Order: sequence, then structure tokens, then C-alpha cells
Amino acid sequence: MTTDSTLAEIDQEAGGECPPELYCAQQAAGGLQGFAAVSDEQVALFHQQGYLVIHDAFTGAEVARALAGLLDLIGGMYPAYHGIQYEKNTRELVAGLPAEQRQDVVRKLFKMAEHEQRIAALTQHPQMIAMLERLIGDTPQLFQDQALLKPPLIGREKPWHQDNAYFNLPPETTVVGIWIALDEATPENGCMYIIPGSHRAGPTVHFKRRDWQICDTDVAAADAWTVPLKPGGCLLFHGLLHHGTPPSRSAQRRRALQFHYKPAGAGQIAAEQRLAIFGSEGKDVSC
Ligand SMILES: O=C(O)CCC(=O)C(=O)O
Repeated sequence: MTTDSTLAEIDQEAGGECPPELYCAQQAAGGLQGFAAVSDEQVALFHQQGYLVIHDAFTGAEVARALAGLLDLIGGMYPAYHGIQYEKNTRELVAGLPAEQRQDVVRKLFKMAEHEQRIAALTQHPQMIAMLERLIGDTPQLFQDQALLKPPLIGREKPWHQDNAYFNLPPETTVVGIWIALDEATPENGCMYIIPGSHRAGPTVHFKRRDWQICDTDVAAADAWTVPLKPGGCLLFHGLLHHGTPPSRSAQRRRALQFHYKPAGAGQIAAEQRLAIFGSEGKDVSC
């Protein structure tokens, strides 16, 4: 997760090996079938558990259009677009590669919707927006759109974190992230791992280690669930839910979109206020 225009062209995080016991969950999240299956009871469950899984939320055609948009962005079809971040040590591989191969060294795309009409359309998907409004209890306002790619075998871990630790919003704001699988996502190629209900404990201190993350020893990995998804399935999650993704150990691509929505009436805080809440500075904690 990177907050705004500070996205570097090459991944700058320390990265490195992660303890395998962080990603040993055996239990997989179930899920509903399509947006129409989201009842009021499921909305209540979202607030209790901090997440909702919806299979077949997006059609094969919608997934194909999003992928075509991604490839056009990666292939340089939009000269004004500069939101691509590559995996470390890949700069020399990028030049001259066609988009189909270049995507296998891309880690992240950021702010696509301003440039790519097919992705922009997906951020305003009517059934998705209607459901977000029910979850958020206010008009959902898109404030971040990303594509998160886990290139086969080299895609690195995204350590456990809370998304609200990255946003200059009052920390308890009901931010909802929607993570949309464009490929099948599995534990092997780096699907999402979540800790149900962890959002209810509020903000957790983050440390700069392999990334801006929850300390490995503070992660309740034994309570974690995997979120395997087929293309078109999605995970909706609260901005305080503990989540992360393991490195790719697979030759299969794992491409996903992630959009973040906040209540239209949400306030703002300064970065210093956010760090006073989520940072370790001045607190009697170590990692
Ligand atoms: O898709 C991923 O690998 C990680 C997504 C995520 O949790 C994030 O970027 O905040």
C-alpha cells in the first residue's frame, strides 16, 4: 500500500525473507455468491468480522476488460501515465519487453482510473457501489485505486498491516477496501490472508521492517484465514482488519485490483497525527 503520488518507480521497501509461520493458515474463508446475496445480516456480519467474500461478483467480460486496461497501461498506451512500480532488480529487464511479458516484473499500478476508462468504469460498478453504501452507511467515495500484481515466483510478500495506518483519516473511519481477483488467487501465488474480527481491536502500532507493517510477533497468525478467489471474486475488508499476502511460490500470475472507499463525510487528519496513532515513536513498544 502506498498512499499517493509518492509511488516510487522501483519497489523501495526492504523486503526480505518472511517467517513462514506467518502464513500457515489452514482455514479458508467461505463466501457469498454475487452481490445480490448480500443480506442485511451479511452487512452486520461485515461489521462484526471485518470482511465479506463475494464470489462471481464481476463477470468474465468485466475481468477481461480490466486486464486489457492494465496491459494497455503497462504497455505504455497512455504516455501521461506514470503510476507503475516495478519489482526490485528488474530495471534492466523492462526496456523492450512487450506488455504481456513486462507485467511479470510489475509490482503495482497506482491511480489508473484517471487514465483508463475501463478501470474507471469498474470503480463505479453500480451493484458494487450500492453494496459499499450499505457497508459504509454513507456515500462511498473512491480515494485510491491500485492494481497489485504478484509476478510468478518473484512477487514479494506484503507483510501484515492495517490499511488505515497508511491513510490520513481519523483512524476509526469505516474505510472499505475491495480486492478483486483477476486471476485465481491461492496461498501458493499469494492470495489474501486475514484475521477475522481483528479490526475491532482498533489501531495497531506499525513498524518499518520489511515494509510499514505490524510486528511479526504481534500477528495472531494462528487465527488467520486464507481468502482463495477465482477471477471475478472479491474480498471486502475494513480499513483496520489485519491482513497480508505471502510471497509467490507459484508460476501462476496473481493479478488483482484494489479500490478504497471512505464515507463522503469522513474528516482528515495530518500525517503526524496518523503516525502518533499508528507509529512506534514515543511508545513503550519494540519489534
Ligand atoms: O495484493 C497484495 O499482495 C497486498 C494487498 C494489500 O494488502 C495492500 O496493498 O494493502
